[in-house]
Amino acid sequence: MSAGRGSSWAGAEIPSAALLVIDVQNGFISEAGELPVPGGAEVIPAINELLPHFPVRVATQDWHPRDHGSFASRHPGAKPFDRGELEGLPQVFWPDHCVQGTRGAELHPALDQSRIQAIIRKGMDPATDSYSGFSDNAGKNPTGLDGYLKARGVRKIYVAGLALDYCVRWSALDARRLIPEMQVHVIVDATRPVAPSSGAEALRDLGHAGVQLVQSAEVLAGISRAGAV
Ligand code: VGL
Ligand code: ZN
Repeated sequence: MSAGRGSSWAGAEIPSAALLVIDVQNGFISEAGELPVPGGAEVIPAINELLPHFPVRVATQDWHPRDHGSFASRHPGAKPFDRGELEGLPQVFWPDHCVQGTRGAELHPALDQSRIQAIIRKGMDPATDSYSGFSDNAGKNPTGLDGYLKARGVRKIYVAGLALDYCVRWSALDARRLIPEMQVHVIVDATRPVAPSSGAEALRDLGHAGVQLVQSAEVLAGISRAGAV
């Protein structure tokens, strides 16, 4: 193998850390949002402060077709937040949100997008919801995020963004499941739940799965001590 090609891959041997910024989109933020997450805007300053310290910085974007099957509007008689089934899987029926190409689907303007290296879109298949940044809920549409992280030598993932009880939760759990050697953290003060009870359940579930629950101040203090994440 030529030296050039060998050395271009050697970079991936240097262990690095990724910040995974989940669904910081207009549709989940503010009173005017489509599926507003209480306090959702409050995660943005913490995420912006953390971003420059991470070598690998990926955002996800919920990106639904107009007729997505998770929308209550597609199920006669269903109201937003009712529970039902979608193609045999339990499903919360959501208000229409994050429709492809609309303002609701855009990343929030206060997020420092200049720092984001890759954006993973998910939720395009109308027949299944997609909470995790790695795959839809039915496991039919992998996004390739695990390969992206492996190729870049990522050994530690820090997950932040919205919402703790859905997309943050399933992204962190999938990271643990798909890449067993990965250390996975959720930055608790840089995320917010749709509802307090499912938020508390998510934290328990994450703890049981071996995901480390940390605060952004701890992460920043660790960086200033060690000079890196
Ligand atoms: C989300 C519900 C529906 C999330 C996305 O980003 O947590 N929640 N779609
Ligand atoms: Zn969605």
